[in-house]
Amino acid sequence: MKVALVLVFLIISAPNVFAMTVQDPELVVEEYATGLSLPTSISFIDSDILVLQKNDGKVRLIRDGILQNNTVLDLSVSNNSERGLLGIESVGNNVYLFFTESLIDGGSPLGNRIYKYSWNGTDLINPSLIKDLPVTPGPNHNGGILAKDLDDNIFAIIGDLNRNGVLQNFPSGNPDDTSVILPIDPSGPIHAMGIRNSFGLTIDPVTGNMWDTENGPSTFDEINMISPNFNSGWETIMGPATQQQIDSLPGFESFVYSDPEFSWENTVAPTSILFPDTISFTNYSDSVFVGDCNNGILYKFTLNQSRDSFVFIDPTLTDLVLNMTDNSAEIEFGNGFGCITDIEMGPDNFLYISSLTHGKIYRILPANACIVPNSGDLIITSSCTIYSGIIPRNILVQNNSILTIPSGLTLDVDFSQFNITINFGSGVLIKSGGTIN
Ligand SMILES: [Ca+2]
Ligand SMILES: [Ca+2]
Ligand SMILES: [Ca+2]
Repeated sequence: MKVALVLVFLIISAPNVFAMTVQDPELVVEEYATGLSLPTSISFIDSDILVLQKNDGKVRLIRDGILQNNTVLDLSVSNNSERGLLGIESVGNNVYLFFTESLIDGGSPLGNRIYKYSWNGTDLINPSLIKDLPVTPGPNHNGGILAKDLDDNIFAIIGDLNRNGVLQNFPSGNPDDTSVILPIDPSGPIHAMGIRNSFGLTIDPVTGNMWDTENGPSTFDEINMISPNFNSGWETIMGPATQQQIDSLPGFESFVYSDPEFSWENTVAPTSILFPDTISFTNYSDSVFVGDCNNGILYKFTLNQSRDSFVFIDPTLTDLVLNMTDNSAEIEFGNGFGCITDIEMGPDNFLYISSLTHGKIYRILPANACIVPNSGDLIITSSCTIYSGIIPRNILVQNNSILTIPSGLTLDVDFSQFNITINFGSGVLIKSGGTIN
């Protein structure tokens, strides 16, 4: 009896323990935080992480790698279907939250609302309503993702809420802030329209171009580069369009249709999109990462030189569509993450992934990375490379190991407070382009 129980436990637990993989042997995946309830978006403020929980409306704090028991903020949210506490973005100590506001958790929705808060290190205070977006009929296609451009302007994306108006490319019906990307702080005119729904909005840190992911009905999910006045084509078009479809659009103001940069014919529910732009992912400086919700896959796309399109080796993908019978191996970078809701780069230059279905945050980092402890000295006993420039502690290199400072990193050590001690037989290797200050 006991043996049987142990076997059952192993079978149930094995996929969670061993499932997450990435295709690059120089990277490793680790569990960073567990015990979250339906985490959606995450945001870094300095080295703290704020995590949103979809259904109970709680903002959680991960500090020094530990999920804190105290809740930072407990909002009342409508949470059926895709409603809930959905999106976060921060600029300095200003924190923006996108949620389906209600009087009680699980109550009827008052609106999809964006509030601006101040972060004081322990609480989110001084809420002010920035934008009151529609919510009915829904209950799905609320979008809910926030992003900031290179000048820290805040943008929000919202889906069609199952409405049929001019912003969904119908000939009539009021423009009502559905199916759009909107600048919300400072506020401004509609930036893009014709979007069915989205869980991913980001800015290319090199070009400043905006990109999103979009969710099709039974066929054709998309990745789009968003020029101002972009019309994504819904509800006439998902995926690449025929000329006949384009000609049939009634047209709205100066918005211009363009095809997606990539489509999945068989829907995967793409979510977060991120341009990894750090020294720990230098091999991926021309890549874009995208998560999905249906298959737990982390996708990697390779940008062309002007970073406005993707390039592929597999000839079945050069049509920019993963068709039903095409092979997805070239774009599958990682597996086993459950329903990915966010992908963010941390201040430690490692990649963080939140999983709605696992209730966890994963971290992807170079296998040779030095792991800096949350407190105490950094004691290096086997050779490693440091990827974070600010190490406010003593560094001891010992046991015949080499500490490598990679190209592009400035290791900032406050020598009035801390030392670097190198034992006999050990060393520090400063690569060309790396420095110690
Ligand atoms: Ca709540
Ligand atoms: Ca489209
Ligand atoms: Ca194809």
